Amino acid sequence: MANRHDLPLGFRWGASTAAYQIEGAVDEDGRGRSVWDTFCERPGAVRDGHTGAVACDHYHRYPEDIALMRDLGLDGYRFSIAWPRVLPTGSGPVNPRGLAFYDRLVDALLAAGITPVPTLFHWDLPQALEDDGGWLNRDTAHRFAEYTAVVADRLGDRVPAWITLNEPFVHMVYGYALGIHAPGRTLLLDALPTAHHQLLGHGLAAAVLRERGLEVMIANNLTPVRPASDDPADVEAATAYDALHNRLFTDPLLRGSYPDLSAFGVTEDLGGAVRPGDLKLIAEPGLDGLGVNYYNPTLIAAPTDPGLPFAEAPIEGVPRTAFGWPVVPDGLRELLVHLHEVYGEALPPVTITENGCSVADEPEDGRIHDRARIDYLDGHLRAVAAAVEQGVDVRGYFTWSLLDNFEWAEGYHQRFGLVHVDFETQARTPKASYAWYRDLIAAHRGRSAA
Ligand code: PNW
Repeated sequence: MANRHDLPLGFRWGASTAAYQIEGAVDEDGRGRSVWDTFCERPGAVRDGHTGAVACDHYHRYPEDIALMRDLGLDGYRFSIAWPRVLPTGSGPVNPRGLAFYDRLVDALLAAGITPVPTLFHWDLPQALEDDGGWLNRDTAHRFAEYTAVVADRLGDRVPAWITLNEPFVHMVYGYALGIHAPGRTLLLDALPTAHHQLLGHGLAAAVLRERGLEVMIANNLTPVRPASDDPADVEAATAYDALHNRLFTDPLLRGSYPDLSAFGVTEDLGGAVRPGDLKLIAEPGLDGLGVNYYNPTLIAAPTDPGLPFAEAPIEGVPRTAFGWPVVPDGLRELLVHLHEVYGEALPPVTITENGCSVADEPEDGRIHDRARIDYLDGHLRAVAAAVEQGVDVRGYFTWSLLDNFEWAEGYHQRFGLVHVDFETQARTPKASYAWYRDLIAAHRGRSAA
């Protein structure tokens, strides 16, 4: 396997976060409510009733967090903009104090020599829009494009590249199909229009960004899908799952069409959501980069439940993270090479926009020895280098996450950070993985300069 130092010259090193997971300050400076504020109030929705009301208090502590990023040597920082801070009811009047926060954040990043990489939607929809149907309502796509214009007009002079959506698949499945995330709806396959409306929102927002000369990316959580055996029933199930998880969110962008979802009993117009011209609106603006969030591969077997054309099978014989997710670094190489094979010339340069793991790493003598995270990151970076060696154009790697943070339905129980956060005192303590990543970045830069 390739050495991680074989990554190309100019390869960009980063870390990622998301607004609701770190900012806190949910009632400050005129921020409106988001679906996550509402969801966290629902009994039993989030472990131990945790909420993002304070989180890492990044809204106030961002200068300290940027100092940590600067010392880490990051080229880029991926964060998300909270739509309800900018437009408290999702559309209509702009909240200048909300927008001013991101203005300060961007300036402070630039002063530290770090490129800001904002995500426009990381799941915190304004509650007022959810009250009108959220992503089930086609109008939300138009509201998203208007919001994009407001933010791009303010920050576009300093921010070159933008990510529209984070993981539309997880948002559809967890948020609207299974009710594990906000808005907590349990529509099963009737959630499919939310895939189309998010993608339409992406396309409309991409056009807005393009008109302003800005670059456009999307961050999809993709997974290599492996059949549990070479039994044709398992292979068929794996194909069906791949269409739902991966191709539903990449084919329309890179090929201008939806994959065949007939195994799910779903028509080509996704239950009537797709109107003539929509696929053109989604594909035409094009993508300057594909963001890939990778955590683990998926093993799929023939269905056991008559309602679905697949069953997920456990991946055995590999380590697991504190979250219980299987650790399979080579799955990232497999995924990248597969994308390159399937989409060929249509695949834009790839950036890994998330990759990381939860480690139960409580401080010991004031230090956090998160060996498991170092092994995880090291293995996955070697997998990226191997994919590059096999011809995939990968431009950067953003680890999830800079800080321990509010891990959605798990509350503060899963710690993904390079930096430990004590949620009582808000003390930040860089972990062993932070020093490791800093040294790796410095070494790569030294080689690039040599
Ligand atoms: C991503 N899954 O979410 C999100 O983009 C982050 O906000 C989140 O903190 C991070 O990964 C870690 O979970 C995911 O179950 C949530 O497959 C669930 C899954 C994948 C990604």
